[in-house]
Amino acid sequence: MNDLIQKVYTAILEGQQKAAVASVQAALDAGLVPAVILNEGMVAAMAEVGRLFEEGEYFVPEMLIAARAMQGGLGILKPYLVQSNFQSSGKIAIGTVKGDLHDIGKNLVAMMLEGAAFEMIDLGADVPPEKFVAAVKESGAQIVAMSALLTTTMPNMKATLDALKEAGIRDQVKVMIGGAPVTEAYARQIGADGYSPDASRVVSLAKSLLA
Ligand code: B1M
Repeated sequence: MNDLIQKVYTAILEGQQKAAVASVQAALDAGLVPAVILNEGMVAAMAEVGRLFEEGEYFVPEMLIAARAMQGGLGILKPYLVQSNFQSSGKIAIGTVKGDLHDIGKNLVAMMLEGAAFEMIDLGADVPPEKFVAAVKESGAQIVAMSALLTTTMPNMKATLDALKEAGIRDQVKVMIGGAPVTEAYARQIGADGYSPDASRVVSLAKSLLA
């Protein structure tokens, strides 16, 4: 691993937010490609945090400070991932489903979509079905994007789809889902219109849903 990427990786793994910000900036200044910094440094570090949590070496506080360091680094990277475009590609309401506080992946997905000129309505994390429904009604969003990181919160994707149906607006929107435990098969099972395994493929998915 490149030394600068290693610094990014270590800062996030150790939850050092200032070092994460500084090392992402140093990597950008050295001309490293943003996607490489993101995937090989930052996302790889979060995967290792998850492994250490599973092994019982990290606990929730360690996960939390690593997440803060990750968010700090993403703040520096965001302008490089999001470029301003003039014509809107469409409107998307995005959120992490009810009961789920994991928002890093959702934020990354929102950034990539913003970078592809979609207008993003970010509802945050722990979003109840009725909030997704209200956002679609108020904003006229054409797509609802849901993220879930916990197997226990995945059913709230189905609950949100049901709420959209009950509100009579299911036919007005496309629904796409994602998150580590989510699969293509699960998306089909609950009647979502699309699934993306990561933030890079989500842009082509959104475009194809609106085509
Ligand atoms: Co939590 N956590 N966590 N956690 N956490 C996981 C998810 C876990 C896998 C760790 C583990 O055991 N290895 C495990 C879930 C097990 C399961 O259900 N299968 C877990 C657990 C158990 C928990 C708690 C229950 C722990 C506890 O309290 N005992 C608790 C639950 C809290 C809650 O939500 N109610 C909890 C808490 C937390 C923190 C708050 C401390 C923190 C989150 C902070 C935050 O997000 N602001 C946290 C973290 C950081 C993690 C890990 C370590 C990292 C997640 C992450 O940010 N990854 C995670 C382990 C892991 O993932 N390996 C873990 C980086 C991110 C870029 O990837 O989110 O997968 P990801 O997003 C990807 C794709 O999934 C996809 O694109 C993204 C970019 O490519 N994607 C989409 C995501 N959303 C999409 C939406 C789309 C499309 C693609 O829409 C179309």
